[in-house]
Parts: sequence; C-alpha cells; structure tokens
Amino acid sequence: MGFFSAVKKIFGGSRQDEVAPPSEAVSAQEPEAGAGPAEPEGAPVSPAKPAPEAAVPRAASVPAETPAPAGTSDISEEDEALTLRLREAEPRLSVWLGIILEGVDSAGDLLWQRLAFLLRALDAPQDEVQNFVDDFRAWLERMEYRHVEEFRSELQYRLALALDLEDEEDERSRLFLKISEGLSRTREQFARRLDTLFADHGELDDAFWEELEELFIMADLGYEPSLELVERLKERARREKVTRAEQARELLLAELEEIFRAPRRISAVNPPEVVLMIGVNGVGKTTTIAKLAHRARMQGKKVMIAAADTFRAAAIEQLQVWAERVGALFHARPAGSDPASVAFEAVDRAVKEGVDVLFVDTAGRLQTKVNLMEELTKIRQVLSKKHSGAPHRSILVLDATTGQNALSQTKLFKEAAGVDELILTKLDGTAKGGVAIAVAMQHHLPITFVGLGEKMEDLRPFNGADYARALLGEPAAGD
Ligand SMILES: Nc1nc2c(ncn2[C@@H]2O[C@H](COP(=O)(O)OP(=O)(O)OP(=O)(O)O)[C@@H](O)[C@H]2O)c(=O)[nH]1
Ligand SMILES: [Mg+2]
Repeated sequence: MGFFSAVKKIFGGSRQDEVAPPSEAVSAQEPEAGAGPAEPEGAPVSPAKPAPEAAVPRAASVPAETPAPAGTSDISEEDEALTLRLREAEPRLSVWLGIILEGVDSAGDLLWQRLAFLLRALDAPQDEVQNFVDDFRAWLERMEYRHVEEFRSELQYRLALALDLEDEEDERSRLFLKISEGLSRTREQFARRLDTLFADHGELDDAFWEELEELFIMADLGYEPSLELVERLKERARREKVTRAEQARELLLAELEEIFRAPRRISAVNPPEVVLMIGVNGVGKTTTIAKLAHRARMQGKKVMIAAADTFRAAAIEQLQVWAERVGALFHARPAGSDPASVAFEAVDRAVKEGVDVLFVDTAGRLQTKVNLMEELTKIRQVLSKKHSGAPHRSILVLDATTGQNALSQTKLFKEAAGVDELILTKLDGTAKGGVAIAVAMQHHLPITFVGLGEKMEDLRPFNGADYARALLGEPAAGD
C-alpha cells in the first residue's frame, strides 16, 4: 500500500507544515525523465519542456490504457495550466476535485485522464493510479452512472478513503452538514427551546432542571434517560461550580461529548476479522454491510460477505448483488438452509482464501418457530468454534426513526446475543436524533457509524462531539 502512505505523507506534511499544494511536494522527488514503465507507446508524453518553476512533475504524462482525448497536442499546455491551478488552490481534496472536474460532464476519457493526473500529482505510483482509475471505471459501469452529479460524492469519498483523509477538516464539515440537515427538525424543536431556556432563566434552580428534562423528553430521549441526563448535568454543575443558566449550554455539550466518548477497542489480530450484523427486520443490516464492505474494499482489504439470512431467496439475491457491486467474495446456500452452517462454511472459506474481513448478514425476523435470539446464539457459537475470537465485532443496527424502540431493541440484543457496537441508520430521515444520546448513555456502547442516506458513501464514522454540536445547533468544532 505504498501509494496510500506516500500520498498520506504529502497531504499530512502539506497540511500541518506550510500548506504546500501537491505538485510542489512532488517536485522535490521528481523521478528521472521517462519514468513509468507502463507508458503506452506513442502516447503523447508531454513534459518535454519543463513547466515554469519546475511545476509540472510526472503528473503531466498520460496513464497507460487511458486514452487521451481529442486534440492531444494541447495536453502539455493543459496539464501545465492544471498543475498551476492545483498549486495555487487551497489544499483541500474537494477543491482539487473541483478543479480537475472542470469541463468534465460525464464518465469518459477526459475524466480518466484528469483523475490519473491528480493521483500522479500526488506521487502515486503508475500501477496504483491505474488500479484506482480502473476500479472506479468498472464501478461506474456496474452502477450505470454516467454524469458527474451522480458520482461526484462517491469519487471524493473514494479518494478520501484511499488517501486516508477522512478526518480532515473538509471531510468533517461535510459530515457535520449532513448530520445537521438530518437533524434539522429535531434542532428546530430542541435547539431553539434550549436557547430560550438558557437565555431566559437566571439561576440553575429546580424550575430550570424540570424544564430541561421536559425538553429532553420531547427530543425523544425517553423518560428515564432524560432523568439520568439531568442528574448527570446537576452533578457536573456542582463539580464545576456552575450556577447560571447561560453557562448550561457548555455543561450540556461537555456532558454529551463524554457520553459519546467510546472506549478504544483493540482490533482483531487474527484475520479474517469476523463481523456479525444483527438487528430487527428492516433496520438496514444488509445495506449497512454493503456500505461497510465498500469502505473495507476502498481501504484495500479482501472482503467476503456471507448470507446467513437464509429465509428469503430475495434477501440472498439482494446481498449477492451488493457483493458484486462492491467487489467482495460472496458465500451463500439456497434459501431455507441452516444459517449457522452458512456462517460456519463462510469462515472456513474466508480462512482458506486469505480474506481480511468477513461480514455475516443475519435475518431480522424468523418465520419459523426458531427464536431469533437462539438462532443468533447458535451462529455465534459456531463462529467462535471455527475461528478464535469470532465474531470479533457484533454490530447492532438500529433505525433512528423508530425512536424509543431502539432502546428496548438494544437491551434485548445485548442480553441475548451480545453487542459490541452500534450503527444508527436513517438519521437522514428523522427528527428523533435524541435517541442516540439515550442509547449511548444507557448502554455504554460505542456508536461507530451513522447512516445518512441510501448511497454507499452515506455511511459515515460517528463523531460524538460533532453530533452533540449539531444537535444543539452549534457550529462544528473548528468553524
Ligand atoms: N434513508 C435511509 N435509508 C436507509 C439507510 N440505511 C438503510 N436504508 C434503507 O432501509 C431499507 C431496509 O434496508 P435493509 O438493509 O434491507 O434492512 P435489513 O435490516 O437488512 O432488513 P431485513 O433483511 O428485512 O431484516 C432499504 O430500503 C435501505 O435502502 C439510511 O441510512 N438512510
Ligand atoms: Mg437484510
């Protein structure tokens, strides 16, 4: 994965140090002229004349198998101009992407060329540039996407994952925006009333706490979690000697950040890492597996998906389609097979085939007499017998739009099947953002990702501090 680390180095350095655009960073390590064994014969390799200020590194050559557009004699000038633009631009992925996508309306030669150009400007080795472009191209064909609007966010997402840029400011504010959009109704009801309460109340007296508790209940925190949160805030106020209502916002933010602070987990050391997806029907288990598998693939991992939801043939087919789309191996048996056997065989195969991550999809409801929890227990037993430590992660998927139900589901699955982490889906469609607080507080489980829509890139790492700020109508940290 030399490409990833090389590029990360460039990005990291340019960010923290003096904010140098990519081509500048590259020019320091410019390869010998004519580098790139994969260069197609007769292709218009351009940088015969050096650009001003030695700005155009190998970035100006044309990648193998990505034909140049018509009018190729202009290539070097165009590349030169592009390089200059990149150098002058703000060093953010979205800005760079904006520049290379200028004048590109749809998938085609110009896009492949520009993409390869950007990657090479970031010092990516030729074969990995080619892989990235080929992979993306194949994916567009499978998805039948043609126009830039259809795939722009996916492209940025892939670049961010490949370059390990997700925590960068740019990415964070994108996530923040999405969460804020998703939570806009909650915020109207909640943040505004909080504002009023904080502004109008002088002292932190009983009347204040009662009103705050009511607000929490309205934001769908639920009765008990609301009481608990108020108690925690009272305690924090005592500790920090806060007595005025106008300081309560800071108290609440700090408390929420603490509630969302998840303990760090030791990741699995013995591949394949086995991830078991559980949850009631319709919450988004299968889609979330596809999204996680996609992320893992983008990070260069070998992925397998197993269909241990064997009740409907349609469910198996749905999963198979996803597996094909994201480029994961797939293991299934005909509908009606024993789910635990499918899981068993899948681990066996995953070990033999050197898989890095195995996702096991399960049914959300059983149409037989078998109890869902018994079935899950059986799957877990089989997995751990076959592969030590498996399932390494048992992820409970919760649909945020179901509000309080999420709490009882968590309790049930935790007791009966074991849960290591939570993923909250459909946050884009809910006014019930408060449920995340309740679940995290009552069950002390980390929320690792949130689903913000149906597209592949709509699964985002959960950032508790940002989420708390979005919920309270505050700008994202760093804005
Ligand atoms: N808006 C939105 N829809 C989502 C999200 N996650 C999943 N969905 C949709 O929710 C529906 C159900 O998703 P599935 O992945 O099939 O749910 P499941 O838990 O596997 O369902 P069963 O297999 O029937 O138990 C699908 O239409 C998904 O596209 C999300 O984050 N936002
Ligand atoms: Mg499913």
